[in-house]
Amino acid sequence: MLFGLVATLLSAGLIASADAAVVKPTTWAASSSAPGSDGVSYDIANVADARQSSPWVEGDEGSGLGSWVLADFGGEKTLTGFTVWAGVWYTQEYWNRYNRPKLLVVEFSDGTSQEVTLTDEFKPQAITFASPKKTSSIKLKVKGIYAGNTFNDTGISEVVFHDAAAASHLPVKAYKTSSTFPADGDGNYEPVNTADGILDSMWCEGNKTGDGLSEWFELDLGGSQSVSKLVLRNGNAYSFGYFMKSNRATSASLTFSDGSSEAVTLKDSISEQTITFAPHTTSKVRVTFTGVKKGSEFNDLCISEAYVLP
Ligand SMILES: [Ca+2]
Ligand SMILES: [Ca+2]
Repeated sequence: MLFGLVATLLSAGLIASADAAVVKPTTWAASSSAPGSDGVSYDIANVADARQSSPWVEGDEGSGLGSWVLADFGGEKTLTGFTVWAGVWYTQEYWNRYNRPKLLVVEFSDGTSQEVTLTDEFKPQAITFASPKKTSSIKLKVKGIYAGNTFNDTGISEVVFHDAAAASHLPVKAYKTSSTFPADGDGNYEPVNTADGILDSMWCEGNKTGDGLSEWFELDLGGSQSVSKLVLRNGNAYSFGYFMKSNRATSASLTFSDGSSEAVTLKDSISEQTITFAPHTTSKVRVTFTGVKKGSEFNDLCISEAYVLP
């Protein structure tokens, strides 16, 4: 049959997929979407809004078997795979309540397809195709589910496609931090969240008494690289409201492998910012926060995205 080829499921996870360039679809479509209520939407647009907490939920009769989402790239691309936030990621409790996709049929524009079996974990899953695939569209059709404990509807919170080109930022091999906020019902606050392109996933410091001053995270590049730019999404970038409620950084000291450092000023802005400094050849970049603007509600410093570039 058509659906014979089974794709390899990558266990490398997010760090590996963040090394590849992102390919954005021009349009999305879905078999159906659940009707919104109380200002909450389950529209297909949610599957590509850079927010893990906003899901698409199908509105078919039944459990969602046979439902699909379709990404159109507006022309042929060579894709290596995708990262999927399967299920409803509003909170972990809601993730348990709704059905999660278990088996996805990945259909390409030439009519061929691959099947992908997802694990049932509250984690982004990086899928790599058996070989790079030329296609102008990808349909993800739900062929199997993990049943939710409350709602018989299936959701997908985010999908990001990758091609074979290297990402413009330098890949990070490992992270270190001064402290990390413990995982809670909304998810985790690990530093790898600063490299997923998702605005409502972030590193937050876990110092119970401080406001983030003197806290740090360190990017290990796995070997010497020339570094002259830091690209940052300050604070909690989920929305302007949450940005204002949480602590943001206003300045930092960047420290390099040879002990040299650069003092940089950070904008108190939810927008992406690029900080340029004199080039340093280094295998590690430690970002230590030397200035903090307090939020109106939560006294923890968070950084939603952080990359270094040559
Ligand atoms: Ca989303
Ligand atoms: Ca993020």
